[in-house]
Amino acid sequence: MRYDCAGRVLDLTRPGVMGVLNATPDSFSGDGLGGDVAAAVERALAMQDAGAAVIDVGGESTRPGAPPVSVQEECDRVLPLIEQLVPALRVPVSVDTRRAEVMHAAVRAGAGLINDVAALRGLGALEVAAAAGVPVILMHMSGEPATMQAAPRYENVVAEVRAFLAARVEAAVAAGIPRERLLVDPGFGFGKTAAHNLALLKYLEGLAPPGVALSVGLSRKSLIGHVTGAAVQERLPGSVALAALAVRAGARLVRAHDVAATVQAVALAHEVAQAA
Ligand code: HH2
Repeated sequence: MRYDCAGRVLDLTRPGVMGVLNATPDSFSGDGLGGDVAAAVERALAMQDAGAAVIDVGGESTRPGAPPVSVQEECDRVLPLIEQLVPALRVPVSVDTRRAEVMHAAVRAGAGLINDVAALRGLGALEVAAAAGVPVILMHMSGEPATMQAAPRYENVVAEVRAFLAARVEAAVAAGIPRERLLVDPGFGFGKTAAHNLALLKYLEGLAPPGVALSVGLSRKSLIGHVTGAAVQERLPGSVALAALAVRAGARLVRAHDVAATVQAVALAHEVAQAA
């Protein structure tokens, strides 16, 4: 699977790592860089050197309980950064947003992939993403970040997430986005209890519709804290273990804060999956 990201190739014939770059003051993992563009570019270059296949820039924290930010504020956070990153990097830059206006402006600024935690359900998002002509990650989220962890409920989380992802792929295709340009993501931690997250991981294989690549974000997430008691800054071992399990189950893109360690885990898990 190879994706044309505004002229840069995202080659997922082997699973790749998406490096997280949060231009936020309040990200859950404490890695947000606020408005320090120079520090953010430096971190992105280090992630590229460590083997990241794509750098994901976000300007809105979607951690549980996070208040929404205005479109203007989100643009002010991500656009100057994308403008600096695109010429500085070889790999594509992705924009992590659920707002059509931000998608549009980010792609104009050079972003080559849209990563939407709301799976293009926002006003105008399907149309903007179709016109942008770049690949899109459609993620499952139940509810809104401000309230999603209040009382997540499913009859059958695996079946419901699978059906949601299939329906969003069909909606995107109907809006004119070719299927080959889509990835799906179960959205670990987005309106899910630890038990829901564990079930999704156990049955990860088969969650994506046929022919659509699976992307996952497990890095430093609360599931690791729930099982091990580790504080958010101490979740590297758990993050790496979950990345390997996800790739063994077929994930093609792994979103991670700690790129070098994740690249190793992903490469090894892939070789095991491929072994004769
Ligand atoms: N998780 C986060 C943000 N974006 N995108 C995808 N496709 N999958 C994920 O699991 C995912 C995501 C949350 O992590 P982070 O960006 O580190 O935190 P915050 O939202 O607080 O900035």
